[in-house]
Amino acid sequence: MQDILVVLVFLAVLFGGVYWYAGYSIRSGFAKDENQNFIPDAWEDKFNWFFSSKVLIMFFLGIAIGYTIAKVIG
Ligand SMILES: [Ca+2]
Repeated sequence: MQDILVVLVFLAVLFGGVYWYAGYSIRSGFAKDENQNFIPDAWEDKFNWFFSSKVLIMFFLGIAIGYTIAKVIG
């Protein structure tokens, strides 16, 4: 169970980092975002689903982490 928790936390940090980096690269101006949806245009073709489901992904990761922590403690 601890292994799963480590993987889930790693994924949450990784995804969070990617979302943060996307916003950061746009704000700092080294990624183009001409349609102003806060997704770097270079990523948009391949990773649009990853950004459009951001809330769902983080929501389910949060639930999975909470569930796994409860299992580890209990
Ligand atoms: Ca864009």
